[in-house]
Amino acid sequence: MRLNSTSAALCAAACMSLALAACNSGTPDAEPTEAVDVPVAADAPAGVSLSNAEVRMPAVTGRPGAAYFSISSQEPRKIVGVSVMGAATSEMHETSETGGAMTMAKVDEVSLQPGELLSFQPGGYHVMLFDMDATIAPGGTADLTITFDNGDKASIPARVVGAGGMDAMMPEDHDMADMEGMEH
Ligand SMILES: [Cu+2]
Repeated sequence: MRLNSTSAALCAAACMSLALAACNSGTPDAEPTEAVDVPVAADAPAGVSLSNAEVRMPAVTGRPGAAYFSISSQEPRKIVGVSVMGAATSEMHETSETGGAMTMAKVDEVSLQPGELLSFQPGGYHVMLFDMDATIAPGGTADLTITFDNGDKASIPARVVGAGGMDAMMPEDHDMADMEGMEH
């Protein structure tokens, strides 16, 4: 019989704070710093921060949904893909205004500069989600995963919301093809 003993080093970090307590016995250490506000359950490489992830249902069943989030990085990175669990395929799009008309086009990569907070949001960069299955439903969450050009991945749960705003008020007999650019 053999035992694997691989847990010897686990307790080292727990003892380090004790050394700091000895030098300030006069007054209590009043440093008010609270816990850092880290996005819940986000899983990202060091220096990458993800927040505000949201998946928006299509106004009409069968149409693409959309995903939005905010991201920052301490070093230059390139986003080459964004996927959402439960959506068969996805594309990154950029909305822009040309000649007074809003158009959108697929983009293969999005650059992220150090310290920049980049938001995928309506009217700018966004992710379009195709063939969403029933696991994506309003009130729930769907895991959103970002892939960088070096193969690193970052994930965060995205809250799923229903279609809102103008989409919800669109008359059913409206020509949907003409309105495609408005959905994102
Ligand atoms: Cu789009």
